[in-house]
Amino acid sequence: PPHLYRPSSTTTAALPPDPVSRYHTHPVGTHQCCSAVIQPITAPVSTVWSVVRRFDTPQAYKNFVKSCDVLIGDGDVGTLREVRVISGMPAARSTERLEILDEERHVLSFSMVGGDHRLSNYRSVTTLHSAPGGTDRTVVVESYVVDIPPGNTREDTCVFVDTIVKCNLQSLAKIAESLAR
Ligand code: A9S
Repeated sequence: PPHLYRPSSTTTAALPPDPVSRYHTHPVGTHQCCSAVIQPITAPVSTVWSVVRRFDTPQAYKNFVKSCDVLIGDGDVGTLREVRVISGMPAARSTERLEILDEERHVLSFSMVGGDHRLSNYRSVTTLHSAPGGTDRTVVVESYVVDIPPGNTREDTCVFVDTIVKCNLQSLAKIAESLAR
């Protein structure tokens, strides 16, 4: 019976190393959508991470961002930023909270906690992986979960967010590849 099963120390020691994939496992409600974008980059993980880790300067690679001000915090978990977005987008600003910044595992996660946009309960996780074929290759995985805005379909919401995330990661690739040259 299960109540008699207690993993011994050898059992837990036998567990596989913490798979970073658990960071991309999101609880998704019936009124939410979830997706992921994968971006290969020909640059070392350290180079890509040096750009991704700067929660205070998303404009370093996010082309929709016009400016960013840190409202609270020192760049660690809990830091709040106010992102101002270029004109022509369906929103002008977003208040965002740093949820995870793991310098060893190269994991960054943030959530949207305010703003005039319609992406309620948005949370994304970005992880960097060294790719086979040499130390100068990285694969970036960014997944997100977000509420489907009233009046929108799940499909449209994913297409909208996927488009932005793909743009962000393609821009990240260009910047990291130019830094690595
Ligand atoms: O910035 C990100 O990593 C991801 C997204 C989806 C950002 C979206 C955005 O900044 C706009 C580009 C302005 C689109 C916000 C917060 C709302 C939008 O409507």
